[in-house]
Amino acid sequence: MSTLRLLKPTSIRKAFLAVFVLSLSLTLTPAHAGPGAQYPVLEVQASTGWTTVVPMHLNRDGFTDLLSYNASTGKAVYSVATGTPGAQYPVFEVQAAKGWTAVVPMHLNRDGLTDLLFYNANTGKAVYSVATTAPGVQQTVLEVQAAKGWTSVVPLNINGDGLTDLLSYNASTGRAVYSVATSVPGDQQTALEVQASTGWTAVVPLNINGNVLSDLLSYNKTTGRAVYSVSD
Ligand SMILES: [Ca+2]
Ligand SMILES: [Ca+2]
Ligand SMILES: [Ca+2]
Repeated sequence: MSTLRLLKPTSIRKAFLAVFVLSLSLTLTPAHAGPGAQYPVLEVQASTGWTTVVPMHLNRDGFTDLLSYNASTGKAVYSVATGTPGAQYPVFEVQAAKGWTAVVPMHLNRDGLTDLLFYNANTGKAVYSVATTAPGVQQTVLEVQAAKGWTSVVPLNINGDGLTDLLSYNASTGRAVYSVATSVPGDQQTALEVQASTGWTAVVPLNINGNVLSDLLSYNKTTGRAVYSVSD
């Protein structure tokens, strides 16, 4: 209805707004919708310095929310998606610990709200926290002294039980440990240890073959080597 009103401008300013709204809606229409076709819907000047930006579900509306974290300052901002594609607004800001080298979105329970693992590769400290019903508010459920030096901590679905499992990988040594979630939130049990290739700088969970188990893309930024592997 507001768009119709804008189409009957009573001033130059309203006429300009009508044109702007019309062009915006045209911009939002994709030329085609084939696989890989992406088109920008929003560009914003955000804060500088976020070292980790984590996709989360802070509520159950189906739109992905975000956590932005600065490892140097410890600042963390949780923001929720609005109905406008790309538009997020902050709901919670907290002064967190500094130095987390990995912030991993997980499901430590089955409530549909994303929980978190914070890991510091220099100290080995790991903190698991679960989402409360207040968006962005997380409660620590487990702190553990883990191994140091994991360069990738990857959320996986190894067994299909709805609780997030983990792959911890050290790019220097090639050591890789798969662990599965137990029913105690945050508790993980080692399921497999393997000596993998060294040098993977990115290990990315994917769904390649359509089953519920996580597949992987491993990428070495120095050599450009990329390996896709599937779980079945
Ligand atoms: Ca959401
Ligand atoms: Ca949860
Ligand atoms: Ca699991």
